[in-house]
Amino acid sequence: MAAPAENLKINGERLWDSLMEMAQIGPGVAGGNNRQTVTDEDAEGRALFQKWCEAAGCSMGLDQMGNMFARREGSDPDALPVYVGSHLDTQPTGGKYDGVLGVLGGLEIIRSLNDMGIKTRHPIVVTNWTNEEGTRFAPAMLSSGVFAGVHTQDWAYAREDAEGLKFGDELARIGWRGKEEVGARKMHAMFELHIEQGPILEAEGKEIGVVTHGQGLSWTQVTIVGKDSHTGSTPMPMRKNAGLGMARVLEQVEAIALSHAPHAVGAAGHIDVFPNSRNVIPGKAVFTVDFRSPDLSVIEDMEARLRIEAQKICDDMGLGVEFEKVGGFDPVTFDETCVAAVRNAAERLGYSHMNLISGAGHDACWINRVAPTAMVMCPCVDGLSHNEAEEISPEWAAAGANVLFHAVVETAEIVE
Ligand code: HGY
Ligand code: MN
Ligand code: MN
Repeated sequence: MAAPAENLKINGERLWDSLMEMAQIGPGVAGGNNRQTVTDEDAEGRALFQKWCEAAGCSMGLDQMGNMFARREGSDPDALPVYVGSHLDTQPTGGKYDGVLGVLGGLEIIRSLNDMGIKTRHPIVVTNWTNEEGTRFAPAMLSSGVFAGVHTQDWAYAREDAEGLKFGDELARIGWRGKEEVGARKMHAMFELHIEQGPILEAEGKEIGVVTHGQGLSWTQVTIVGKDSHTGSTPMPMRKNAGLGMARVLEQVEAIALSHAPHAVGAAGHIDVFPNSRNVIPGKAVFTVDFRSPDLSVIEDMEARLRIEAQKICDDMGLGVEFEKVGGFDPVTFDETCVAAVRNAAERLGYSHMNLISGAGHDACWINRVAPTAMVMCPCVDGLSHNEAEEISPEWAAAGANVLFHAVVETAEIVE
């Protein structure tokens, strides 16, 4: 397949302006974003994305999970499209680039092809996957998971947020629940551009991460039950302190992950204690343990040890404990041909690059099950993400988008 000439580049300024304009929607309190999935802010961001795609001549598709598809026609309407995208939803204290760079980087490919008057044989489809973050409705990558056949749509629709609202109802409420069957679309290939969300590329002085693998993820929700009682008048030996039980379990989470150093990680980001009153000993603690590793056997070992250690701690303290697996996926090996297209593009364009295992989960990790898939990563400052201070440079954004452009266009085959 003819590769684009190395002088073919995207318009970095236009990409950066679009990133900054999208960042105005669902602003955070410290310069980042709070555009959580299927909120009114999400709806506003979707509308802006759709406006831009239509202005670029794309026809729009929307499936029953709210996944958005902006299609640029190819010369061969029967050729399976090359998909490129990521997600527009953010963490509650998210950054401006996590997910958004991949969606708007895909749009920039369309805009640049239009500017250059370039036609490809395969159509190109830019995608916004609903609820990648899994913060309001667990699990992460919910809609790409339904698309890949990992979750049923009914199960996804029934997922509840902290207020007891259901995902399917909220998607309908914001007006973005489409009619198209989820997963009916077939893909020639899928590429995702994403910030690294870790420190490796910046520390190594590399502009591009050629993502060969993605580490696996396990989310176990733990519920510990003790007894609400007065923090002042309850003698220490009589207490059934679920909060203390949780603290001891979280110490074990740290020890279990460190026992598989340096590649395994573990923490709990979601923590609730009840009734969460200053002078009541917590009668209940609910938290989600997030374990990750590139090695499936390590993930399975960490999951098993969590249950054993937590059960022992709670038995010793007279507390009840329950476990529920609320998310997870096995380590991912991306498609060699697509990965090579990314690596060749970085070389052709003269960007410093290195192979990388993705520390975070991405929609590409699920789509890799139904289509040849690969990812492009760019550095982020201090490796910081899932924090409003998340930052990248315009140069890093342009480098990532240029590599994405070349990988996608080479795979979609230039015809004129
Ligand atoms: O959890 C993840 O890895 C992704 O950022 N949702
Ligand atoms: Mn992301
Ligand atoms: Mn994220």
